[in-house]
Amino acid sequence: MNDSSKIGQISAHFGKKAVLFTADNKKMTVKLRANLPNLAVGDYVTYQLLQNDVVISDIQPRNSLLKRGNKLVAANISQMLIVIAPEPNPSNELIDRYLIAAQFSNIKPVLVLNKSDLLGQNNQQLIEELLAIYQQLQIDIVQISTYAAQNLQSLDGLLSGHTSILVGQSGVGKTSIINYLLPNQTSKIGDLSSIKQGKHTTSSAQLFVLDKGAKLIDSPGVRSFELQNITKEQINMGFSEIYQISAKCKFRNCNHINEPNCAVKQAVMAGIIHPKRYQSYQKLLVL
Ligand SMILES: Nc1nc2c(ncn2[C@@H]2O[C@H](COP(=O)(O)OP(=O)(O)OP(=O)(O)O)[C@@H](O)[C@H]2O)c(=O)[nH]1
Ligand SMILES: [Mg+2]
Ligand SMILES: [Zn+2]
Repeated sequence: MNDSSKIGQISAHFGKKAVLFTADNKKMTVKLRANLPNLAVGDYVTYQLLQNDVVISDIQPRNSLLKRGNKLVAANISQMLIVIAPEPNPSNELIDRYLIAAQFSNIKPVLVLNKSDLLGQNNQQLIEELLAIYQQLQIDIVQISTYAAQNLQSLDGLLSGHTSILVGQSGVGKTSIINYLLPNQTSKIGDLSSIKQGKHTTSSAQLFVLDKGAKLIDSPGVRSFELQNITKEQINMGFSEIYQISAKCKFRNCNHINEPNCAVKQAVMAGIIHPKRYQSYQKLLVL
């Protein structure tokens, strides 16, 4: 680093350009050097003025890195807001995968139920059962609605002091949460979204700076979340309630499928381990 270089944080990047926040939170468009390693939103970088262009010269070491498959999603995040909604229908497998990714990236997970205005006779029980699984696992849960402006003030305390990322299926309301928190920047959000079947859908991640030291990253919706190079041990750690009980299986190398005296299968039958958690555990193991 020479005297003229400064540190900024990547808000968004596309092709050979990036938008960064300077140390005093001003936005600036910069060029990327061709030989720069892959950037992630949230990266701290050094930049300098070179022949009338502002150029990023280096990426600072990362505190955390969230990847999806081999793609970098975001760096230097401390909290993951896994957003679900009554519609689209939530997937517990997707939640379980995010929980594992958060665990091995040292990111605190929080489950956010948005669109709680849509809870009614037809879906209330299903959603409550789903939330109960994660409540039992001591995951923090918040229920909000950006439409009914329900409980949105609870987000302030949740976000304060953290760099958080909004993740989840397309259409759960991640960008709507950003729009609520930053109503004046709504038009800029449109820059990174495209219209699909009449809906705005976010096409790349973007970091926003809120007040009170909070930063929030919007990310594109997903159908699935691939965990790359995940080990059996990491999966076991991600399903700690299953792992703990597996110590009581007859065989040390029990796969908890059809072995005799399998404590895990017995616990599933007895309702101690939720069958949905057991299913997503088995699905991850065969990958
Ligand atoms: N009923 C209801 N609808 C909501 C709420 N919040 C957002 N929506 C609607 O849900 C739809 C999707 O919202 P978005 O914020 O674009 O969802 P997203 O998660 O950012 O979707 P992607 O960018 O595709 O990942 C929009 O039509 C919103 O108006 C809510 O609290 N209640
Ligand atoms: Mg969006
Ligand atoms: Zn077993």
